[in-house]
Amino acid sequence: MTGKHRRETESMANQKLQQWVDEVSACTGADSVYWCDGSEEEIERLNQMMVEDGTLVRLDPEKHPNSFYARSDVNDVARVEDRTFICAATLDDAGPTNNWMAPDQMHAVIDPLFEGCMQGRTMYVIPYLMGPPGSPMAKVGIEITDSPYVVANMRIMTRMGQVALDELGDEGDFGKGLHSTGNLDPEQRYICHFPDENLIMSFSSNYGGNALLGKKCFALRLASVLANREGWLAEHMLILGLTDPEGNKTYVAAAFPSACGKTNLAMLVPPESFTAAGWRVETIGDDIAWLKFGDDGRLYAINPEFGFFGVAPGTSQETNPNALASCRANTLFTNVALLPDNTIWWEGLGDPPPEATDWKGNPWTPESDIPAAHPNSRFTAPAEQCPCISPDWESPQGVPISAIVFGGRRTSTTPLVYQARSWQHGTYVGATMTSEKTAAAVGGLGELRHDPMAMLPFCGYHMADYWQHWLDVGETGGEKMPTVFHVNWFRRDAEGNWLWPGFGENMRVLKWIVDRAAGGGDAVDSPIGWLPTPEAVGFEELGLADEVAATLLDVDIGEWLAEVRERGEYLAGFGEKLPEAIASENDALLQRLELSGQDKDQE
Ligand code: SAT
Ligand code: MN
Repeated sequence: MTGKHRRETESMANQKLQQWVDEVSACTGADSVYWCDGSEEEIERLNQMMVEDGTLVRLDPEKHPNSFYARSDVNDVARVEDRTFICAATLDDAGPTNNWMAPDQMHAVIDPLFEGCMQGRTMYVIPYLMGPPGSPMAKVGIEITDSPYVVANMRIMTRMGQVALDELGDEGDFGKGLHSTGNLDPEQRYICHFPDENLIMSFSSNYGGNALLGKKCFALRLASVLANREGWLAEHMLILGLTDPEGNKTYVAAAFPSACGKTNLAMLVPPESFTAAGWRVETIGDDIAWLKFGDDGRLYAINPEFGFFGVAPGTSQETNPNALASCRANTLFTNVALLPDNTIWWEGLGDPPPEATDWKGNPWTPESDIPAAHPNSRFTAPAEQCPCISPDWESPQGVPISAIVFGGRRTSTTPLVYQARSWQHGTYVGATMTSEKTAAAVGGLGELRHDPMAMLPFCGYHMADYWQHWLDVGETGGEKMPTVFHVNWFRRDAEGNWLWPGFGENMRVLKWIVDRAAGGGDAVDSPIGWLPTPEAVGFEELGLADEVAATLLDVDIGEWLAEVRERGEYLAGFGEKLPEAIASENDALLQRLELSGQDKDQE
């Protein structure tokens, strides 16, 4: 982009914003400052510029209108948790699950990296709004970046430009996000959060969660700190709406770690028998939920985002036709495979093409024994293009949540679904979640780790304080709190085969969840919580073999005893801050398991 934008000379009405932009431009030495207005004309110009300099490839305009393809640096393909810092005032504020450095110390490391880093580059100022315009829950952020690729992504993922400046007004406050591509050196990569300054500083990565600062950095890490102060929740959750044959609507929020199927669940296509009976599923969001109490005392959720940053591999007409339709046009694809006719492909999207260029830019054929698309390759697509987007998805007051679902990737132990006994027990269930690591973060693929509420990489303060906050919110909401569940779509048999078909069939589990949240649905008690009867989750209709059905709902006392002992050690690691209620839930579970084990011995 050449030339200076009018706002550099015409001063900005919001003085705090103008001052910050002036400071950053002086520090970074940017050639010019460009204020993004979010218009069509602007993004067309930027995209064309990136096509000309080789950053983007324009895809076939018939098959993928107004869509583009990008490849990242090979070392910049996922979030970098070991280089992500919460620079709270004290180590104790950040807690044991975050990397911490004192704010002064971190500034001493990262500020010099920004000095002069935009020389020869344009500095883009991106005003963006998280949440529907006019929503009391919406928040304004400003991201400053030297990457037009980041601008293009932010324009899809957030409501960008004048809409945000209008919400900000002359006096309003905003989350600050400063980003530079730097030289993409992994050794200089830092993703830093300064909660007391409402500031994010991100250097040397252009990858989604590291660089689109409205998303994980602002809407989760900084927002979770605010939510703790102000009595609401900022969560790593999809939001979906279910309509039953009588027309009753129920909204569900569900937390899963990255790349565990949130987008697929949010856009689920119910089995034929459900659709015929009149069931409908609608999407409100696929990644982040902000939840606040409404005037009626219930929890209401908004999706603060405007687009989907979905995992491409595995997405197909069979697994998620709604995601595929969402990313047909006006979409930015990163690190998938490029075909000679300027279309794209990834593993799982139908038959492999005879030839392609892989995500690293190398020639690829089906004989190559490496994936053509990176396992964490992504599509950035406008949410409004989703065929099953809910008419309520931009509702300023949000949607009332009846059920909260936790889930992870567990090969064994955890049954298909169970219901917590209470909010407190549900908080414990979320706090002790574990899941196998995925390609969304660098390192340790497949390793089982604790990921409380799927927030391990995203909670901006002490995890035990966060659990206490959940308990406090539950006290406030009382009887009106959502019912809590845990699901596991990923259980396998001894040979490693998946036991549950997943995808659309997850509707059967959702229906049970909706029934239970409304006080119905058949269930049996177990030491870990309420389990569905096999009929209540449609095992018969699915024709599952008896052993498979039994394993899916099995609670193996020996495995669970081991699980609870390990959880006890994990929880003890949080020391004095561990809420008593969480410790006592673990003890109570241990006791119930021991009793149940004795009963079995006596049978
Ligand atoms: O962190 S991202 O938002 O880029 C994707 C994820 O890991 O959830
Ligand atoms: Mn996510």
